[in-house]
Amino acid sequence: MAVAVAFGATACGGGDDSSASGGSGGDGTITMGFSQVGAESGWRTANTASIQQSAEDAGIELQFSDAQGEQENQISAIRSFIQQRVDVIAFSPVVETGWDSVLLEAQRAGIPVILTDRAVDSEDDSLYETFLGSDFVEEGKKAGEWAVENWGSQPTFVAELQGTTGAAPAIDRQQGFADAIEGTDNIEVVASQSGDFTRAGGREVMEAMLNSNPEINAVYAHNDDMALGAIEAIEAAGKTPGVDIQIISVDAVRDGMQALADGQINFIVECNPLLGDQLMELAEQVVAGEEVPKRVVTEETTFTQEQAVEALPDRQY
Ligand code: GYE
Repeated sequence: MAVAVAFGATACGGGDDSSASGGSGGDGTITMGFSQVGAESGWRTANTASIQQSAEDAGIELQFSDAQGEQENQISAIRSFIQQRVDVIAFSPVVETGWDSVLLEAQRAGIPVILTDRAVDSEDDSLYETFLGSDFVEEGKKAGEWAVENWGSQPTFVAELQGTTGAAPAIDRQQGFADAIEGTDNIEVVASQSGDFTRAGGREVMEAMLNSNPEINAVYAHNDDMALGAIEAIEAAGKTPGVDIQIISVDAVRDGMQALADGQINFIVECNPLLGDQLMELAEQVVAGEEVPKRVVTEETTFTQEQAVEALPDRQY
């Protein structure tokens, strides 16, 4: 994959002349450095659009950097934001671990950091102001509870398509699901592997799993994109997704909801990507030195096939 990331060279109004006014340019405009995970999924695309739109609406100057799924790129982007002395740094950490030193650099430079979407596993929570995003364990639990109710009465051999290895939503969605199905005799996760939150990853992993575990009759995918990839693999294997092999996924992006309405997916747990407005509001408060809650949890629901048919026409993403 070609990696061409231009850190620090993104829009900064009149350019970086290293004058002493920090990122705000002295006119009260807030500059936010934002490091995004990448563009791996429909969820991510909707999240990026939301952040860009909300920054514009709030009059916040956004320095947007796409890490293309690499932690090193995120660390370089954050260092570049520190050098430019932006007013606030926000980022969605691709994986949970390994952030302490760069967060300490930001803290020493006096630049507040907001975590959005994904968490870090740092012991020291003074390294960031707040964490805005979903409760991924809860999402996994909702998926598992539906599985127990709907799959629990017959032998169910589940293929789990995990998200990016080491990412908070992959770790937590696995945990929540495992907790919910614990002690259920009929439901067994027979294969569990990362499809990296992508459609291609979901298809490849599902293909391999169907070959090595022909008894698989259910899928738990950590996001819609991987479920959509799995649908292709299931069809290629001559089986009917949603019928021969039932599918639960997470996100509820438009393509996932369409597959749910069409009967190829059986249940989706929502994960809301529209975090932009809340993020900009928190940024304004943090820059103004106001107290903000350490954790802001996004509200979410779940969808059955019938509910997807109803919700689809008004779905924003
Ligand atoms: O579920 C997945 C995306 O971090 C919540 O990342 C996000 C996850 C989302 O790639 O589709």
